[in-house]
Amino acid sequence: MDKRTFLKITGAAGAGLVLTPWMGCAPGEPEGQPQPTTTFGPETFTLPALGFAMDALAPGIDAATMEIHHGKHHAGYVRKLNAALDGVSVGLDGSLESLLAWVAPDNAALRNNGGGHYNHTLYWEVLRPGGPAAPEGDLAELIARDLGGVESFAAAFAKAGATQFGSGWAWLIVNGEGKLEVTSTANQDNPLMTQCVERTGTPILGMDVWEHAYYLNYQNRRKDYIQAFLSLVNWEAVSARLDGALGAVR
Ligand code: MN3
Repeated sequence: MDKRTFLKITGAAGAGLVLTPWMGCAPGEPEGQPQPTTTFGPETFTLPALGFAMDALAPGIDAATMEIHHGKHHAGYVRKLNAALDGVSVGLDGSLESLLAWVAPDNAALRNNGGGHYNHTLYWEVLRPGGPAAPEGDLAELIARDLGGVESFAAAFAKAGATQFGSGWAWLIVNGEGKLEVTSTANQDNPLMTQCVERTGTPILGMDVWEHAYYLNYQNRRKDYIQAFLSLVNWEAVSARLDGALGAVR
């Protein structure tokens, strides 16, 4: 897409700007506040380094899959996102979250590559070897309150990933009422995209079920990959994301 087309699409979307409470723009804020404006450069977004070695999640997620997934797939989303946004100005704070809350369904460049960058950044953050094997503290309490406990959460999350047709993601989100929900989205969509998906909220755990996330090791056995993923979740990172999401809802 050339820049003119991109601006036309994003300009049209801007007319229906939806900023949700978890974006930090609470209802009832005084009107007429000047909107922040952001102009993107050629390298505004960057590929985050992994917090662990490529083979640290093996055998559940093998090193070759990690190297291709991070170094090729995620890097590709970052490169294409920067190419789509270079020189574009928007009346937003410039965060990836603000862009996704506002992206229009037909803006494929931002929807696919902005979603791809956000989703993979979250994916690396919520994976870790070792650490607590199950949710603890507030996270465990909310999983019990809203989802019937850790076992039924894990079953619902695994089912959301297994039944997502084709490529996509399974999510644990905090919805606008501060409750946990399990959901899934297609392609690189995510629950921040208020104009693109049905069930919206703040993702605190995301599982990639694209074939590139597991095919080298598991071929067509997506369910085996899902069980491996669940055994590798960094529950402390999920708890930290929960705290942030609840702070924005309150
Ligand atoms: Mn992926």
